[in-house]
Amino acid sequence: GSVALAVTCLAAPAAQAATDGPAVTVAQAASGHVGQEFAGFSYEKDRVGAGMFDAADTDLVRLFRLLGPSSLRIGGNLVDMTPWNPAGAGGSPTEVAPADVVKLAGFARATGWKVIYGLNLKTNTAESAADEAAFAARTLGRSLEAFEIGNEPNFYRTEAAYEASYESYVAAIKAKVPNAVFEGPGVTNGQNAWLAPFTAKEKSNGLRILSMHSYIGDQTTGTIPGMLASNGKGYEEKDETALQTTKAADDIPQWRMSEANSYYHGGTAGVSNVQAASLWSLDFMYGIAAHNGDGVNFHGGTSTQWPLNYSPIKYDGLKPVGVQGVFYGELLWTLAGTGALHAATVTGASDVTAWGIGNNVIVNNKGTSAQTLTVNLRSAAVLGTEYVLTAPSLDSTAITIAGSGVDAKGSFHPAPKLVRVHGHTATITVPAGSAALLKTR
Ligand code: BDP
Repeated sequence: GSVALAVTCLAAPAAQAATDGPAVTVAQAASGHVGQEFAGFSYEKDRVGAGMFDAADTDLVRLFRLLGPSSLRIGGNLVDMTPWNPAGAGGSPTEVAPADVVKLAGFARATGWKVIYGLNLKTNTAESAADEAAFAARTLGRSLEAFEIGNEPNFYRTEAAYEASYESYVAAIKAKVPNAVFEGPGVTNGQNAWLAPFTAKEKSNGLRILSMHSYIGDQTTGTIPGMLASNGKGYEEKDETALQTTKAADDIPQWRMSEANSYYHGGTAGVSNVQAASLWSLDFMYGIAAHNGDGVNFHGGTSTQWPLNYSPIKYDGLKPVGVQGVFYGELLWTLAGTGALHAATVTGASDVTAWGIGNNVIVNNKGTSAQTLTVNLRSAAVLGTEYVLTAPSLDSTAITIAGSGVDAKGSFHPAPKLVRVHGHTATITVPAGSAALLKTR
């Protein structure tokens, strides 16, 4: 009678609110895992000799700590051009000397970041690489995550030839560092055919992190619509699938995109360094996590080869002068915390992607209109906070998260909005060309 009617009347509006208008529904099942070292950096090897990584540079230490502890990969084209000089004094970008590695180790300790340490393969000998590796292992200690041998060997070796030289380097290194572990093969340009043969042989030889590199295309082809239409995918969706398959088949602990960014040859100014790149980097990281990947090292810093427009941190010489699009994407991702990754479906809104990390949700609105969305959470919560990553336009560098930019000294003072959460649902508004993180408790 009247009791049943009253219940129906109360229930109807609530049920309607969850299905009317745009909605994000987070899946119950987990489809990946986000760990602490997911959003990392990649730098050119000569930056070690130049002294870029210095614990006395408290601004750079703070900038790293905002995202960390995470994974710093040292490599790039310059790894294969920068010799190890055990007798060098240090402080020269044309070589790496013991004092430079000591400085890098101090920086790693000050930031809590782990180092993937690249060794020259192209213009080196196994003996010299092993000597450098032994010094790096002693000096970095627990800050050493893995060694990498050569950069993008698909440009100068066949798989079989790389395998042969890789094995001679590994044998020489293991003679001096018996418990050494490795990351590789770090091939690019969609060369995922290397993964299966390489892994089959190297899984019992200390291979800990299976890796590839990823860029969308050359910097002369970079556009904001092109970058966003890639949905975070360059060559890598088939690469991600191959990395996922090989990691599982051969039981390798991790796979990473150990070097990646939007457009190679340094990125496109006005595309790779702006708000659109923040949104691109978020979708890119989701794609990796959704294929059971363990992270990405976004390339940046400076290079003697070409300006690195895509760099997360912007430099004047060795000095950080600010942060750019990809840094903000990595920061929002990091603010979501660690935990199980959950896919989400988006209904009633186009150009919007979303996913859950733990019981937090990221909504990435690459479209031209603001969206007010009902978020259907995985688990009930009582309180929500919303961090909006936004800018005046997609091509703007005036990026903020929860009202705060990150300055050159690494200060960041976000003021997230409080969001009402009713059990499994919350409502958030994401401006056009912006992303939001809903954190729940
Ligand atoms: C990668 C290289 C790196 C370059 C980057 C680029 O490893 O050293 O800076 O491309 O072209 O292939 O931007």
